[in-house]
Amino acid sequence: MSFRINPVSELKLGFASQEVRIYDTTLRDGEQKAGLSFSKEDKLEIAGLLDDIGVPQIEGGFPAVSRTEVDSIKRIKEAVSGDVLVLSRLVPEDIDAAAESNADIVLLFIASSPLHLEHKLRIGSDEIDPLIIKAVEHARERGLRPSFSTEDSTRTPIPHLFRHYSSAIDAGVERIGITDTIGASPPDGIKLLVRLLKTEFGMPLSIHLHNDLGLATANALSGVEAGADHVATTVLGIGERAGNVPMEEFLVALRTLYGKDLGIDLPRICEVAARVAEISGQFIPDTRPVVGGSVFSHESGIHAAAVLREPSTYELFPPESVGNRRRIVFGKHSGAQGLAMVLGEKDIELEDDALRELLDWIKERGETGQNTTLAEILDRLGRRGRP
Ligand code: HCA
Repeated sequence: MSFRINPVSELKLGFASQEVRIYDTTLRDGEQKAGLSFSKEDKLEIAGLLDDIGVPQIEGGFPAVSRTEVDSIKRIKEAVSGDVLVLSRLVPEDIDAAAESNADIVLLFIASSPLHLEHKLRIGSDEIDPLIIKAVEHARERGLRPSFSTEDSTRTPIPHLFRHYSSAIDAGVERIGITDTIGASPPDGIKLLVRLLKTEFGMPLSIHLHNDLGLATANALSGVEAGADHVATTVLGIGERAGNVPMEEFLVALRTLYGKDLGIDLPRICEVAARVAEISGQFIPDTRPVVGGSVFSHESGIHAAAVLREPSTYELFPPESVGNRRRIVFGKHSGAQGLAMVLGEKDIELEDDALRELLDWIKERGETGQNTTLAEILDRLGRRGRP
C-alpha cells in the first residue's frame, strides 16, 4: 500500500538525493541514563540487534570509563559489520583508551558554551583551540578517524563555534558535529546552525540532540533538511535526562514524511525496542509513537469503521511496516458499522435489532471501564469456535 506525501513534504525538493545516516548511541549516551548500566553481554546483544537491522554506525561506549568498557567495545567491534564509534575527551588518556578499544571513529568533544567554560572547565574559549589540535593529531597518530564536536553547541556564540571547527578541520578531522546537549534549541535553531556550518565548511556534519522539551525528533528532521549527514539516535530515545532522538520515531518520520528510507529493517523496530526496553528496565507507554501497544488501536465507531475500509484514513503508516499490529477495541465509543464489519469478517451477519442489542451490551460494559474482546462477543453470540 502506498501513502501520498502531504503538501508540506512535497515542498522538500532536493531532499531525495541527500545521503543521511544514523549512528546509534544507545550503548553510550543511552547507557548514560542515570542508573542504567549494561553488562558486556547486554552491550553485545544490543549491538548485534542494531547491526542485524542495518544500523551502519554504532557508538559503542566511552572507553575512558573503565577497562570493562574497553573490552566490551572490542567485542562489539569484532561482532558488527559497520563502523564502531567511541566518545573521548581531548586528553591523551581517553584517546589512548579509544585506540585500545579498536574503534574506527573517535568522537572528540569539548564543551564550548560560556556557561560550561566558566563553571565546568574553568578555561577561556581561546584556550580550547590548541587542545583540539593536539587531540586530533594524537587520535590520527593512534590510527583513529577523528570527528570533533563542541558540547552545548546550541548555547555557544557562533563565532566561537566557527573558530573551534576551523581548528579541528585544519588538524584533520573527517567530520564535525554539533550537540544540543540539554535540548535547548527549537527546530529553527538547529536548521540555522547546520546551514551555517555546512555553508562555511562543506564538511560531513553530525547532529547529537537531546529531548528535554520533546523536540529531539523535530530537531533532527530540521537538521537533515538543512543538510546534516549523520544523526545520533538511541532506541526508545533512552539517554541522559529526557534522552535523545528516538531511532524508531526519526526513521519512520523520515520515511513517512520525506519518502526517505535509510535501509534499516523497520518491520523489526518494535522487536528491537521491546528487547532494549527489557534489558534496560524501561516500560514502553501504550501511546509511545511507532512502538506503543495502542498506537494502532481503534475503538470509536467512526474511526474503526473507516480504518477497516481504508487503513490510511486513521493510520499514517501501516502497523506491519514497523512490526506493530492493528487492534479494534470494543467499548463505550464503538459503533454499529465497525462492529458489523468485524463480525462480517467472521461470516456473521446480524439483523439490525440483534446488532443494536449487542452494541448496547458492549457500550454498557464500556461505561463501567470494561472493554470487550472479540472472543467475548463471539461467545455471547454462541459462535465460539467459528473461524
Ligand atoms: C555528554 C556529551 C554529549 C556529546 C556527544 C558528542 C552531549 O553530555 O555526555 O559530542 O557526540 O550530549 O553533548 O553526549
